[in-house]
Order: sequence, then C-alpha cells, then structure tokens
Amino acid sequence: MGVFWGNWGVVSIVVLVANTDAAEGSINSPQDNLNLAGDGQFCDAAAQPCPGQRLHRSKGAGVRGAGEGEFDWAGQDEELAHDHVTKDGWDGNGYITFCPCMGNFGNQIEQYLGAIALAKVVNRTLILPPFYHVYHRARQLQNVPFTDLFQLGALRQFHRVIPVHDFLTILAPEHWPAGQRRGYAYPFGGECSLTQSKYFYKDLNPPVVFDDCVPCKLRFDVNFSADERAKGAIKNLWSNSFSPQSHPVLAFNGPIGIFPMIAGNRYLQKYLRWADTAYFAVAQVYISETFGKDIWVAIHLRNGEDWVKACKTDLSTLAYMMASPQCHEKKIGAVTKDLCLPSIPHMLELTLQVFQDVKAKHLFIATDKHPHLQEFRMLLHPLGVSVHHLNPDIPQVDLMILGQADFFIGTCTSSFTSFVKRERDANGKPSIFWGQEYKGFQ
Ligand SMILES: Nc1nc2c(ncn2[C@@H]2O[C@H](COP(=O)(O)OP(=O)(O)O)[C@@H](O)[C@H]2O)c(=O)[nH]1
Ligand SMILES: [Mg+2]
Repeated sequence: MGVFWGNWGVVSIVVLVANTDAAEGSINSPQDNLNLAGDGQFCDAAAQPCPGQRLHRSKGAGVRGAGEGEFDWAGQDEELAHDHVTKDGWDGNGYITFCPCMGNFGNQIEQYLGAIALAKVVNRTLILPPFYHVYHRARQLQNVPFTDLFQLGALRQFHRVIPVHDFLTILAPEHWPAGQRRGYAYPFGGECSLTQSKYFYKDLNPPVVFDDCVPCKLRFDVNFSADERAKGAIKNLWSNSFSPQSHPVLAFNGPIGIFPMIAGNRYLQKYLRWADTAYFAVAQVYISETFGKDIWVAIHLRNGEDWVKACKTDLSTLAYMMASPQCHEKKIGAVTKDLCLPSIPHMLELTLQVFQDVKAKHLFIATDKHPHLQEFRMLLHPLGVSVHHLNPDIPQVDLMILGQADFFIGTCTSSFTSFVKRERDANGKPSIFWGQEYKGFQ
C-alpha cells in the first residue's frame, strides 16, 4: 500500500487516554496499545514487525444506529482490487494534484472535495496528496496519507485517483522524470514561486523537485452539480490552456478548491468513507460500549480561543462567516452570535428541547476545548440522560462518532461540523445547528 508518514518512525499510541478529568477513561478493547509503524500501517504490538495487516471485522460490526450496510465494507475489497498500478498504467488524459495547505482538517477536506470535482470535470486523474497536517493529542502529524483515513475504493467509484506515493514511486520515474517536472503557481499570476508548497513537496518520498514554474490564471473552482454546458466550458478552457501532452501533470502549490466549498460539491462527501483502521475501530468500540442499542444525540462545540476571538467580529454586516453557508447559504445578517459561538443558556435550552422531543438516552459532546460537562449533566440527569465526552487522541475519532449519532447539533460556522453534516446528509441522518430555531428533526 502506498502509505507513509514522513519522519514518523515507530510511534506507540495508547488510544483513548483522556487528558482531562472530564473525559471518559480508556476502554478495554483489542485496539488498546496499538503501534503505528513507520509505513503507516496499524498493527498489534504483539506482532512486531508490523505485518502490514489491516483490521478486519464482519460487515457492520459494532455499528450502532447505522442501517445495515451503511458502512460499505465492500469498498475495502474494491480498494484492493484496484490497487495495482503498473508503470504502464499511465493516464493519457493527464494528472492533477495540489497542496491542501490551508487550515486544519475541516478546511483541507473542503479543498479536497473541490479538487475532486475539478479533476472529474477536466477528466484528469487526481493524484491524492497527503493531508498537510492532522492534529494528534501530543503533536502535529505531517503529510498524513489519504489512504490512512479514507478508502480508495469508495472514491474510485466516482473518479480516477492515485495516492501520491504510488504515483511518485511507480509512474513518475518513467513518465514524469526529474528534469521535466513543472510546478503550477497559486495564487493566480503574480510571482512565480513554489515557496508555499516547497516543504510539502520536499517531504514527499521520493521528493519532488520542480524544474520550472508555470503561473496559472485559470479559475480553479468548479461546481460539479452545474449543468453540462458550464462543465464543458471549463473543460475546454483547461484543455486548451494545458493540454495533457504538453502539461501531463498539473501540480499546484496550493488548494484548487475554494473554502468555504461550493454547495454543489457537498454531496461528493459520500465518496469519502473512513478507512478500516485502528482509529475507526476505536470509534466503533466506543459507540457500541457507550450507547449500545439506545438512541443518542451528539453535539459539536467549537469554543477554543481562536474561535472565541473569531466570533467577536461584527457579524451583522457579513453574508457568511467561514463554513456558515452550510446552514444559510449567503445572506447578510444570517450569522448571529449563537450561530457562531452559542451561549451556555442557548445551548442548554436547545438541548433540552431536543431531548424532550426525541427521547434519547445519551448525549455525546465533541469539542476542541470546553465540553461544559457539568452544565449538561445538571440539565439532563433529571431526565435520566447520561452525558459523555471522549477527548480522543486524534480529532477524526470524534468525526467518526458524530457522523453516526441518531441526532446531531453542530456549529454552523465550523468546517469540522460541516464534515459531519455532509456525511450525515449522505447517509440520511438528521442534523440541526446552534443558533437556529428548533423546528424538529426532519
Ligand atoms: N477532537 C476534536 N477536535 C476538534 C473538535 N473541533 C475542532 N477540533 C480541532 O480544531 C480543528 C479546527 O479546524 P478545522 O478542522 O479547520 O475546523 P474549523 O476551524 O472549525 O472550521 C480541527 O481540525 C481539530 O483539530 C472536536 O470536536 N473534537
Ligand atoms: Mg479552521
């Protein structure tokens, strides 16, 4: 498998160890004390050296609240079936890639979805870059391979893609050799420099050295759900300016999808399915041990210092703020204080309304900072509702859990929430937002 983790070496991770009193403790599961080997494969500590195995479970095992087959394990098989790139397997329609090097995971995913839409429209294979960085409890992981988080097979149901590692090791030496590698500069025009992505490409293995730099003045963003004429016009513009023969690999030094993302591309989230890794197993074990077969509500609270500061902006004149088009598209005055950073009284009031309505037994709280456990427990214990907070090692475990709740309340301005909202929409699960009038879950 084409997976690598930059300079990771072998790192031992203990999953689900809380760093605050508030979080629930570690759970006893076979996934405890997993090792993450240098090649990015997860393996049992007892089985060193890492044999490169993936975790295998029966279809839907441990998934509570999900319809049978909602998580399409069959995608894993397809991934293996497709994962045989030979050096003769060069795509004559050309390749496109980018650096998702703006913002954290939620932002990077939106850039990714825009890039997937563009690659499809211009009919080039998308070389999947690693995530620029992903936070881990103790450190920042650099260059996390796409396949360490998502299934290749699921995305290949939509379009041709190849992990950058496979591209560089199998195809590039012959078809895109050093000496013929051009980088394409972003932002449009201006200085022709690849400095922003210098470190990104340098960390790749083997490193990419650009011989040349081409400024690109074409529009990047594309609305995949637009009509065929609009898509045809973009395709012509691109292929006339950059033919696959003279520009076989368009490697951009920045994102090629805008943030916040175009509404018409949101549904592409359904092609991003979590890979069957140890992190996913942690989320599944937590869900089945904590909620069993009960109904549960999940909430996302974005309230770290950066957020508090951002939400102090004068919101009244804005048509949107950060990811907020996800709950109101663009409309001046739509972003209120409670939509951005909900007050505690507002959160308690909306949560109570929801619990009185849906008769759930548990509340799960995910947050970058303050879970407000005491307040929620005082509110919900009299109703016989238990309140849970995990504080996992990597934020993606929270995303995996939030996506599977029966009901979800998110932060409209947050792209961390918007990942969850899109995934839930794709799976037919209901979501609402803080700061909006409660009209029930449709
Ligand atoms: N574990 C965890 N981390 C979070 C949560 N919310 C935000 N974060 C962290 O804060 C970052 C926020 O950046 P981003 O993903 O771009 O979302 P946004 O800033 O909310 O639009 C995430 O990537 C996480 O690292 C949460 O509920 N749980
Ligand atoms: Mg952010």
